[in-house]
Amino acid sequence: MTAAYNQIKSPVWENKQEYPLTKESLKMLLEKRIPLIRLKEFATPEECEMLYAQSQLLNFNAYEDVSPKIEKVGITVFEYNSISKGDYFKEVEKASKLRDSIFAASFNPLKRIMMKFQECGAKVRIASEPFYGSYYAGLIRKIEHGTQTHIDFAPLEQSGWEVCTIVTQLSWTFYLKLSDNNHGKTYIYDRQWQPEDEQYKLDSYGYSDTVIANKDPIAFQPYVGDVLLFNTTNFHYVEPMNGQRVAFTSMIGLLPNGEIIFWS
Ligand SMILES: O=C(O)CCC(=O)C(=O)O
Ligand SMILES: [Fe+2]
Repeated sequence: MTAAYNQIKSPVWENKQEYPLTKESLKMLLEKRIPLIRLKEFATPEECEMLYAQSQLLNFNAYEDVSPKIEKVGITVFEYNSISKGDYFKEVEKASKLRDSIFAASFNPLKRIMMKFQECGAKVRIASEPFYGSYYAGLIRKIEHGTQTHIDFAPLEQSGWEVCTIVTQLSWTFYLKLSDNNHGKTYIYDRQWQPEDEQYKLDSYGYSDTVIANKDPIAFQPYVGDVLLFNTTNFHYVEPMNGQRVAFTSMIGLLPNGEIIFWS
């Protein structure tokens, strides 16, 4: 199954359009047959405002070695890959307590998205590591200066963690606060990562635009309350916002046994 997923080369999208979340569209997204899913009005404006207000009471930390600057509340395996697994799992309890106190004062979007997946027939859980326990899932993240062109695929970034055994990866991003303009779009290409692309890697995560030369991406315009789901093994980038762009997000992976795991 892993081999089959990794052999998929572009272009494979059947349509260059947005889809709603259904059992069928989720399957198609995992198979990279569609560009993205939009969950319209995943949360009410009041829920978004409450969660955003909670985030304003917290300290955002910038990722090290990531330029342009991306800030977040919560921990990621990406950051601890070069430190140690033990250190990541030491921080999980503290980070989860903070997240749960934010949920208690607003609402729980992680539970809601997992329920929506279950309604599509998916078997979902938080990722878990033998001898260590649950992963952390659920960042509050500010991407206001854009990103480089990149992919997110744990098996490439990690080794020896449960999340490295996934066969394909999605992310979900729930937009809490956006400045009132049409910037900050997410661009996704019908172009899969392949091993030869490593020669175009620029730094800790970005790739040269050579990888997407002559490709025409789909542009996703975020709106407060909506969720974007896409396959992060497709090259993608976020354009600068010129203002606020605050979201709640985590990674999602498909295991060889068909289970779907969430982590950050
Ligand atoms: O903020 C977004 O719209 C997407 C960010 C991103 O690169 C991802 O979710 O993998
Ligand atoms: Fe990404």
